Amino acid sequence: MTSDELADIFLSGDDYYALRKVQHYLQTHTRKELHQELLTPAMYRIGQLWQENVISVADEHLATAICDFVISATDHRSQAEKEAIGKAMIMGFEGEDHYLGLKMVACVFREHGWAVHDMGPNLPLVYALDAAKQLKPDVIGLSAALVSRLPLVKTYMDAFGTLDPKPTVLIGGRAVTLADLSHAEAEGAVVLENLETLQHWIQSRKELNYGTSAPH
Ligand code: B12
Repeated sequence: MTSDELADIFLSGDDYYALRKVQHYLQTHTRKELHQELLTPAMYRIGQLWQENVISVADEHLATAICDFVISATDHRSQAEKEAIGKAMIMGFEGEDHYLGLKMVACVFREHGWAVHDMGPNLPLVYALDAAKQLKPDVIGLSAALVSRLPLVKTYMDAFGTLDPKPTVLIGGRAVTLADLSHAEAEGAVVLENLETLQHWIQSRKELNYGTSAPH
């Protein structure tokens, strides 16, 4: 199945058929491949059709809802999260409504044995900071689809820099592929373009903490 075909299935409104097709794909692919190679390009295709006025806002909402359903229905959770090897708090910047990427990021962390607190999109900094003070996450993951959210990076970085212990801040999302974030990297943020690089980052951190032969 191609991502264009999946986009068409989303637009047909047949959520059950979409799920069956995705479950079939998962018999021979990983969940990360599903998210990165199939669902993401399918949603980018929806965005393109929307931009070209080939589909309506209602069509785009329907496709988004079915994509959201498919991600949740194929997600994997386990009790192991309670004894997780790390804690990630993830969120979208204030004013950022796109959140399917965040759900995928949450899945990658969970698959690597992390506990995840997914705060969803559009989280004002004051609440993010309060939550981080309580949760004391090892990692804070920020997502931006809109380039217009990126001027907030410095404010968020400065605020999270006051936390003790200081979490690693990861920044990802469509916007980071379109703009230069070297200033954020200079301040210690880790800018990651996709789920593949996130997976590598999680893996290298694990090796750093436990050595390659550790049981985790
Ligand atoms: C669905 C959608 C919406 C939905 C979102 C609902 C939801 N549940 O998320 C709604 C209707 C709310 C919406 C609103 C708008 N949208 Co919109 N939307 C989309 C669409 C079609 C799909 C988004 C999506 O889910 N993509 C799939 C996800 C999985 O991709 P992703 O976010 O890039 O995430 C991947 C990676 O980036 C990465 N990642 C993401 N976050 C992170 C974080 C970390 C830490 C890491 C490591 C990785 C990572 O992981 C994912 C896996 O591959 C896109 C098209 C597109 N190209 O994305 C347009 C798009 C992003 N939207 C666009 C626009 C213009 C808007 C609006 C301004 C429209 C309007 N006039 O109101 C508003 C803005 C709302 C806001 N304030 O945020 C434009 C942006 C153009 C631009 N100039 O930047 C796009 C590109 C459409 C287009 N072609 O024009 N949108």
